[in-house]
Amino acid sequence: MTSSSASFISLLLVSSFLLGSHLSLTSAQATPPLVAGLSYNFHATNCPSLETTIREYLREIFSSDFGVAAGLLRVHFHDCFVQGCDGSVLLAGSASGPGEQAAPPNLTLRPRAFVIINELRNRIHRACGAIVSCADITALCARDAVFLTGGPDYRVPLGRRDGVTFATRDDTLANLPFFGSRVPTLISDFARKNLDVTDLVALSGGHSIGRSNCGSFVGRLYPTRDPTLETNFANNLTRVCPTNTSSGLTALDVRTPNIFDNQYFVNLVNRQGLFVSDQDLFTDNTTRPIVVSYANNQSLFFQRLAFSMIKMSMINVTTGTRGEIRTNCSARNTATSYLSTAVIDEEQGKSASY
Ligand code: HEM
Ligand SMILES: *[C@@H]1O[C@H](CO)[C@@H](O)[C@H](O)[C@H]1NC(C)=O
Ligand SMILES: *[C@@H]1O[C@H](CO)[C@@H](O)[C@H](O)[C@H]1NC(C)=O
Ligand SMILES: *[C@@H]1O[C@H](CO)[C@@H](O)[C@H](O)[C@H]1NC(C)=O
Ligand SMILES: *[C@@H]1O[C@H](CO)[C@@H](O)[C@H](O)[C@H]1NC(C)=O
Ligand SMILES: *[C@@H]1O[C@H](CO)[C@@H](O)[C@H](O)[C@H]1NC(C)=O
Ligand SMILES: *[C@@H]1O[C@H](CO)[C@@H](O)[C@H](O)[C@H]1NC(C)=O
Ligand SMILES: CC(=O)N[C@H]1CO[C@H](CO)[C@@H](O)[C@@H]1O
Repeated sequence: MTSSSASFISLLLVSSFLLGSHLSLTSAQATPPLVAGLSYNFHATNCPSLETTIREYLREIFSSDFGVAAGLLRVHFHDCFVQGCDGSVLLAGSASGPGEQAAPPNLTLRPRAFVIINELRNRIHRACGAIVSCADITALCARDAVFLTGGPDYRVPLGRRDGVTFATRDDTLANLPFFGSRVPTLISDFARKNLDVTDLVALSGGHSIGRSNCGSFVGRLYPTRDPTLETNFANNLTRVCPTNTSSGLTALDVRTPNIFDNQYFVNLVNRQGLFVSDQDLFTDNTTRPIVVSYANNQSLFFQRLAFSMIKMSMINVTTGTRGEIRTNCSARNTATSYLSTAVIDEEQGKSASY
């Protein structure tokens, strides 16, 4: 832990020196076609300080709490997979019912990620006026979470607007992939978002940073141990989660938990992937060659990850005159524009496991 935080800090220093060259390197790389309404220079003239504000603020935050980088990356993924990248996951529940945040997967989203997005929105709106959406800020935070922990830099198309409704608990559950799913299911989950097998494997590399609660993998330890698990790794997990109801936390990437690199794929090759949905990428013949190629070549992984992150960031975006620019990422601008989708039973939300 100590040595990886030390290398993380030096990584931050190195990345600030390399910032300029990184940007020019990645701008030459292939990028997916842009969705109508989004562009790379959307805020270039009306809010030129946007990207520097976010990067410098996050650089400072991560130097004392790099875990929140993982939190920010995951919030963007959840936002995009449920009802498109429209900032809906950021909405707090209202009297009419809890929001997407109250669906089971949210229970493990880091609260500090939401606070930071709101703080950034405040700074940006003070500087430029209320013209940048919470959804755009979230997409930029995810990019910087990847870059500032050692991953690739890439440009994010902008111009998203914020949605005025959040998804129901059932919609949230139906759209987010499940940690117990195997590859054929994951492929079809991603296909519904217009993401292909290469995107699935590259984006799963998001598990290069961050942590998980026991609940998401104890099914592989009890009542019988998943034979796919490498023995030392399984023994360690059993120490973190001694029973099927333990509440421990463990890193998603056992080798370099705080550094965004390709070691997640090396883990899979060594049968040290944490979730069934991770390890099956190596077990399954369709995805295995892609896993091996990323384990052997970090540049290749970074190139594909950047491409797939941009693709994911454009899923069903709200653009043009639809939606709004929220002045508080946690609430719609006017309560009257709110169309309640359903009143959700809170108890249900707590008992289901994601
Ligand atoms: C392939 C389907 C996916 C499944 C089944 C999945 C599932 C999960 C689960 C169960 C957790 C841990 C929750 C807990 O604390 O128990 C988690 C954490 C995380 N996921 Fe995923 N995920 C998937 C894809 C992604 C993608 C595409 C990204 C981003 C590119 C991502 C980024 C993260 C991050 C960064 C964390 C750590 C969060 C933190 O430390 O706060 N995941 N994921
Ligand atoms: C976008 O939204 C429409 C309508 O809600 C839905 O039918 C479609 O599947 C969504 N597309 C993606 C890629 O999520
Ligand atoms: C298991 O835990 C030990 C002690 O914390 C650690 O040194 C080792 O790297 C871990 N191995 C795996 C595969 O998790
Ligand atoms: C945990 O294990 C016990 C004993 O095998 C079982 O009765 C119980 O349903 C399990 N609980 C969970 C949450 O899986
Ligand atoms: C992978 O392919 C081989 C032969 O091509 C087959 O024997 C094996 O069952 C396949 N494994 C899986 C998990 O699909
Ligand atoms: C690794 O991937 C990069 C990027 O695609 C490629 O240019 C390079 O040739 C690959 N390296 C090896 C050793 O295959
Ligand atoms: C933003 O909205 C949330 C949720 O309604 C509320 O709790 C919070 O006080 C609001 N923040 C500001 C600064 O108004
Ligand atoms: C981070 C976050 O907003 N978590 C919320 C998830 O849902 C529960 C239950 O509604 C809330 O209590 C949490 O605040």
